[in-house]
Amino acid sequence: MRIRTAAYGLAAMTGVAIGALPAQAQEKPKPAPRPSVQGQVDEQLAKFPGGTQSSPNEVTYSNGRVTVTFPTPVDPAAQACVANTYCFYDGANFTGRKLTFRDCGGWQYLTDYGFGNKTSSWHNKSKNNVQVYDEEASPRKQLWSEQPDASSVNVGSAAYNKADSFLTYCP
Ligand SMILES: [Ca+2]
Repeated sequence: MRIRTAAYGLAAMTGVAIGALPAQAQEKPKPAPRPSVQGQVDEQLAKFPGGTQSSPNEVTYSNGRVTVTFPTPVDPAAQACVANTYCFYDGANFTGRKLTFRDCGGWQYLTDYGFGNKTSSWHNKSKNNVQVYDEEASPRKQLWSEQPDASSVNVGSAAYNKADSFLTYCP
C-alpha cells in the first residue's frame, strides 16, 4: 500500500504544520462579496478623485482623454479598444477592467487611476509608440514597448501586474 503510506506521510506533515498555527488561521476566509458595478464606480471616484461618471460603467478623467471601464455582468465582452486609443487591461486576453487613453505625449501614470501593478494585456490602436515601465524598480524598468496597432493578450510572467507608468511618443 504505497499510496496509503505516502498519503499518511503527507497528512502527518500537514498536521504538524497546521498544528503550529493558531486555531483561527485554520478557518477558510469567506470570499469578499463582489461590489456592484456602481459600487466599483463609486470606489474609483472616491479613491482617485478628479473623474466623473460618464456612463453606468465608466469614469472619465482629463476632459475625456482617459477612461476607466468596468466590466458589467450584462456585457462583459464589450471591452474592445476603439480606434485611435490605446488600452490597458486588468485581465489577460483583453478582459477585466480597462483603462483607455486618447492622448499623447510625455509621462503618464497608471497609478493615478488605480491601475498600478494591474496590467495583464494591452492593445494599441493609436499611431503612438508607448513605452511602459515598472516604477518600483530602481532605476525604473522598461517592461514592454507598444508599436501602433500592436497588442498583447498576455504581457508574460516577468511583466505581469507590474506596469505603473508609460511614456508616449507621438507621430
Ligand atoms: Ca510596479
